[in-house]
Amino acid sequence: MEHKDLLDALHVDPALVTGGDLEVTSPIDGSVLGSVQQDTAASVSEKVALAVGAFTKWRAVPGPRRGELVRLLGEELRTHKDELGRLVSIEAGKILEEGKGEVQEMIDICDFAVGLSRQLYGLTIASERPGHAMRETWQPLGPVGVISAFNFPVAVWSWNTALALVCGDPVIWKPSEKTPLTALACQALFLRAAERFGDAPDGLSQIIIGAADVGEAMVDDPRLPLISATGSCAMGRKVAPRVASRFGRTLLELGGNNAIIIAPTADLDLALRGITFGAVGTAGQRCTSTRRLIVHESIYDTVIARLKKAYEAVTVGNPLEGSLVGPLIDKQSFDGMEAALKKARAEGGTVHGGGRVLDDSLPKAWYARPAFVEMPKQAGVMVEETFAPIMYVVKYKTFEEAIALQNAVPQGLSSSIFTNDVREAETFLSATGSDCGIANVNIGTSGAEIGGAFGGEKETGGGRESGSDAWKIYMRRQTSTVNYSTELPLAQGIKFDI
Ligand code: UN1
Repeated sequence: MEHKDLLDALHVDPALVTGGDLEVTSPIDGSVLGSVQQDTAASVSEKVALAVGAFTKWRAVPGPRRGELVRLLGEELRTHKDELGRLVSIEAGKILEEGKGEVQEMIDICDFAVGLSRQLYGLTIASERPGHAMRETWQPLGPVGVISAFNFPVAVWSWNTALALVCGDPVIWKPSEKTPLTALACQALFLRAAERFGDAPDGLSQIIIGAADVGEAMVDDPRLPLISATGSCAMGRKVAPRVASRFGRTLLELGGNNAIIIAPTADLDLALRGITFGAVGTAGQRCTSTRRLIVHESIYDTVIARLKKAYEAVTVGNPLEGSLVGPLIDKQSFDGMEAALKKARAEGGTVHGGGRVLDDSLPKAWYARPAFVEMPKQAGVMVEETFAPIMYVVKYKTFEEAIALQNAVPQGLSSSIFTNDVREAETFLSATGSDCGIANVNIGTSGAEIGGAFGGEKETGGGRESGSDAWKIYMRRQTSTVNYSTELPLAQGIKFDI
C-alpha cells in the first residue's frame, strides 16, 4: 500500500497533509510524503483554551464512562493495526514487525486503561479523632501537554492519552516534527472513537505541529498542569526548569545509556538474542536500546566471536521488505554515529561494523551497518548516549566491578544481567544493584511490556508512565476529613476554646 492509500484507510483528511509549510519525508528513501501546516504560539493558545473547556465537562463524566471512550479507541487501533503499523514504518523507518508491535503497545495500554477506569482508587485512613472519617481521593488534574519523539511516534502518545482520558484529562500532543503523519492518523482514529462514543466534548485530544518554538508555547502555558515529555536529556534540561518555574508538573522520559552484564554462567544463546535485539533493533533508536555490554573476562573472547557472527548476519535495508534493520532517521543521526565511532577509535576502541550502506541506490536515505566497539575501558564516548546502533563492550573481573560500571553513567533508564547465578541475579535487583528504573534478568534492556511502570532515574528524568500506578501523575490527590460527630475536636489534642 502507498502511504496515500494508508492515510486514506486511516481516515486522515487529505487537506491536512498537503499545502502546509512543513515537508514530511520518509527515511526509507527520502521521498516526500506530504506537507503539514505548523502551529503558531497563537494557535497553541487557542487549542489550550479549547482543552480547558473540554476539561470542565470531561472531569464530571464518571471514570468507567470515560473508559468506554478508550475502549472504542482500542477497537479502532485493533481494526487499523496493520495500516498504522505500516505508516509508522514509512514515516519513522522502523521495520514493519516493530511498526505493528508499536501499535500493539497502544492497544495494550488502552486495555489497561479501560480496567483502570473502574478503579482509580484512593485510601481510607484511620483518623485520630472520634466520629471522623479520613480519606484520600484522586481527582482529574487538567489538560496534559505531551511531547513525543520520532522513534516511538504513536505508542508514547497512547501511553499518555489512554491514561489521561480515563483520569479525566484532555491531551494536547506535540509529536516530533519528523513524524506528524502518524500523529494525524492517531487523531483521526481518536475522532472516530469519539464519534461512536457520542458525547465527548470538543478538544479532548488535539495535535500541535511544529518545532521547539511551538513546544515552548505549550511548556510555558500555566493552563497545562502537566507536561509529559519524551526525548533527549538536552530537551528535558530545557523543559523541566520552565515548567517548574510556573509550578507545573513534568513527566520526563529522557536518554538512556543502557547496559547488559554477561556473567560467566550466562546462557549465551539467550544473551546473544537479547543483545542483538537490544543493540541493533529499531536501528539502535530506542531509548531502551542496548548501548553498553559488560562481559566477564572468562567468556569475553567467546562473546566477541559470537557477536561478530551475529552482526554479520544482520540484514540492513528497506524496513518494509523483511530486513532486520531499517534506516536512521536522518543525516544528522548518521553524522552523530560516525562522529561517535571516530571518537571511540581515538580513545583506543576497536570498531566492528559501522559505515553507510545503500547510498548508491538510496542516496537520500541514511542506512548504516550496526557497530560494536571493543573499548579498553569505560570512559569518554562510552558514557555518552548516541542515538544510533553502536554498542560498546568492556571486560570485567569481579561482579562488584560489573555493577559499578553499569551504574557509572549519567542516565538510569534500563539495565539487564544474563546470569544463572541466583546470588548475582538478586543482588543486581537489590538496593546495591542496578540504579536504573528498569532492571531485568535474562532479558535484554529493550522491549518492555506496558503493565509495569516505564521510566528511569538520574538524567533519564525520573518519570514513570504506562502501567502500575503511573496514572497517579495525571490526577490531583485530595485528602479529606469528614466530621460526623457533634463535637469539634482538634488534631494533636489542641485546645482552642472560645
Ligand atoms: C522509547 O524508546 O522511547 O521498552 C520507548 C521498550 C518499548 C518502549 C521504548 N516498550 O523498548
